[in-house]
Amino acid sequence: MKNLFLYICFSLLIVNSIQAQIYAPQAGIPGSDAIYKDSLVFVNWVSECKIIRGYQDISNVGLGLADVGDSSLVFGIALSNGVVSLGDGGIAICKFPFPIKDGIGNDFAVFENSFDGLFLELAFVEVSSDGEHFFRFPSHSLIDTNIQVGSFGYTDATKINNLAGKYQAGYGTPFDLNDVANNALLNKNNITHVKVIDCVGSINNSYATRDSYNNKVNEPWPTPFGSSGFDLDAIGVINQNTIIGVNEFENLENRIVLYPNPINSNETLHIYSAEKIKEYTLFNASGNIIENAKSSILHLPAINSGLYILKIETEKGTIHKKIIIQ
Ligand SMILES: [Ca+2]
Ligand SMILES: [Ca+2]
Ligand SMILES: [Ca+2]
Repeated sequence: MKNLFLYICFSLLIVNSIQAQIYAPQAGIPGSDAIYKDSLVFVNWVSECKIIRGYQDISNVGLGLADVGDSSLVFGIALSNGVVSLGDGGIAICKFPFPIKDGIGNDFAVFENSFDGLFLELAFVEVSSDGEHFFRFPSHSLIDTNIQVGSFGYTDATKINNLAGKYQAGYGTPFDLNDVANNALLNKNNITHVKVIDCVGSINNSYATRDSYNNKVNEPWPTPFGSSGFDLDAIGVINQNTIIGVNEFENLENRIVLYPNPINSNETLHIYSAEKIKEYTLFNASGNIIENAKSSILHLPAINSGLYILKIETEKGTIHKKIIIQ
């Protein structure tokens, strides 16, 4: 009987520990996925930013909007120039030198200015590949919603997932585009915009903002001062698609082979391609069109020897290749 009792207790313990889901802890604690600003994983930083300020206190709009910092303080590496305060529900829309892509693992990280990793102001994060349609990371807050986290209240990072602001200043909260649901209007390999939206930390139904599980995100509130709300410092890019752009082009170059080349006039040139060929156009060195067809086989006419350019259009893009006619 005693064994049975212990077994039941143990089982309940396991069930409870599964239910009490734990996310990555604060920077410096084993298991944290916080990324320090100087990490070599960062290849770029914000280059354009638009701020739409929220109120210092959404329940007392007479206080006006948050007003600390400005959009330029989001540019560049974290801890280099200060922060911009978003206010209750305030928004930052950021662009980068090159689009972000969904590479292996985390693709970018958002930096806030929490001074101790305990006073955490949080924000939802959304991405867009056209600047018009934004898609939110599925966020999760397990912070108790029975008691309001006060203006300077503490929050445990292990209760938060996919909300920016989990980590102390200088440490980015990482985001993996793979977590965002697929959508026809979102190209995860061409993320041009990242939107950061302050969570209104109130547990009052009139103001509360909710995670993807419909939990209120309870975080420090109200914060009725100029530096109200999420303080955006920087966004570091981990996977950007300059490399993709170049690689895709190079890959396309490599995936199309002309044979034979050099070639004699009146011979047949074959265009071997991994991509479906839509059309080719043969130009002479002066840029005049010699031949044009929707085919991957080119019967060369009797033309002078010399350098020619073959423009090949595929479903993955267009390239130009040189042909030597002997
Ligand atoms: Ca990824
Ligand atoms: Ca907030
Ligand atoms: Ca900054």
